[in-house]
Amino acid sequence: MDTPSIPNELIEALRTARHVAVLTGAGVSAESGIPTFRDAMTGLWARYSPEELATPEAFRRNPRLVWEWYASRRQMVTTAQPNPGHFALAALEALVPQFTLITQNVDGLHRRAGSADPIELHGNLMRARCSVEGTVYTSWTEGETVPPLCPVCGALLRPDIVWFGETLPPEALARANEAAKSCDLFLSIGTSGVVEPAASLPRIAYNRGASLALINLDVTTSTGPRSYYLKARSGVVLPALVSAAFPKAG
Ligand code: BV8
Repeated sequence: MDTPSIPNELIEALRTARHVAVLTGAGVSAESGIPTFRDAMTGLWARYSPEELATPEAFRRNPRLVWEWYASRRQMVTTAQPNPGHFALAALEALVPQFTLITQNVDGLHRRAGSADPIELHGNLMRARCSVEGTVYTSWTEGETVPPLCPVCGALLRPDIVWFGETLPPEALARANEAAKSCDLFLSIGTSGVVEPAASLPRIAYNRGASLALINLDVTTSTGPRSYYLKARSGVVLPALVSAAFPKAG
């Protein structure tokens, strides 16, 4: 797929923006070889729908199965590398006066690409937490039991992930809403815009007068008042957009 030419108005909006807010979804990590959320059910997991596995009920019903699903995704992420789309967003942070990166992704690739402070709305695969006390762990002993047990109280550890039916981390959601309300350019990249409340952020920004760009493989490329829909691969169009807006940045 060739990348559509990027509208000059969008390049100008990025070059002159005071506050750029970005929401990313699985499509940004797809170019690092990580299946998008709805494609994630490949192989062993083809039998289950994500919504069946990514819920507290699924964990209560079959903690081992859910833990192993996340362990397999963690393994995939550990061997993946950030791609040019991640690096372009990390570079953009230093080129605009104010920048807020909001991600639905749980793979940690934005931080590995150099983004300073991604707002992780849905948690992070590389963390686990005690299912009773809530204590968060970045390392644990695998092996004896699956899932592993909390070293303090002995309860099951669970992925530090926001499952369907669970509330998002209040502070992260508040920061994301604040950025959507105060930005003058909102870029929504690589997300199907299905999952709430993240899916409302682009609309909040647009309704507050921000310019809005949607970049994914589902939209039909088009330009409207303050809105730019680009059917394009994030790993190609993001570097092109950043270098078009900030040519001296190299
Ligand atoms: C909650 C972690 C409130 C798990 C995930 C209205 C308001 C509030 C809630 C709801 C509501 N309506 C429905 C709900 C319930 C639910 C929901 O939204 N359900 C959906 C299915 C309708 N929401 C919730 O449950 C949320 N909780 O609101 O709590 C509450 C709670 C209790 C009591 C009262 C109120 C919690 C949602 C979080 C769920 N957890 N992730 C895990 O990852 O295992 S969400 C999951 O889907 C992923 O994390 C991901 O973030 C999300 C969306 O997926 P996408 O990132 O968009 O990926 P997808 O595959 O869908 O699309 C990929 C896109 O990329 C496509 O557009 C494609 O074209 C594009 N693409 C592909 N390749 C490329 C590309 N683009 C560019 N370049 C490429 N190369």
